Amino acid sequence: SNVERTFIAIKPDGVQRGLVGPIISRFESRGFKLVALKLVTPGKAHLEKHYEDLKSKPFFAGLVDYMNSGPICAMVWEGLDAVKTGRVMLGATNPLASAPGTIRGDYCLQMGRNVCHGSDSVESANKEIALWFKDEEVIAWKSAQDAWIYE
Ligand code: YYY
Ligand code: MG
Repeated sequence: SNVERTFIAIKPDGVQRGLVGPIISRFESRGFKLVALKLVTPGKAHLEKHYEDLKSKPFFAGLVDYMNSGPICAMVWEGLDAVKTGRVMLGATNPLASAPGTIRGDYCLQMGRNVCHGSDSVESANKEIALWFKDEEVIAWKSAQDAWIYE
């Protein structure tokens, strides 16, 4: 296991439904460190780039319209195994298949309104962080809690 950074975004439905606080709270209380955060409406071209691997899929246009339908809370979280653990905390892509206790398993029902994004590999995390944040928007800081979270 390594200390990693992952890109987590609360999608427009999550923002509209008042889930910014609860979702941030899960990452904070798990022990991850917030290193970047902003509310953004980045526009269609940016969202198409974010999901470029899916551009041939039949749901691509609807996915981009949904992501473009309101503000997104974009974040970078840092900590041990942050990428894989972030995905576990999100749950399965289809909320009906997500275990209770996961974000999608607790807060939503449909794939096209699944409230939250998380990077699926360290490589895509690095790409996504670079797409959504300038270098100076990602803050390296020493958390006073580190000694109580890491042995
Ligand atoms: O990484 P994750 O969000 O869990 O799934 P992806 O396969 O990357 O798809 C991105 C996004 O697209 C997913 O969160 C919902 C939507 N989607 C969909 O609407 N219908 C599908 N069959 C697959 C994905
Ligand atoms: Mg994905």
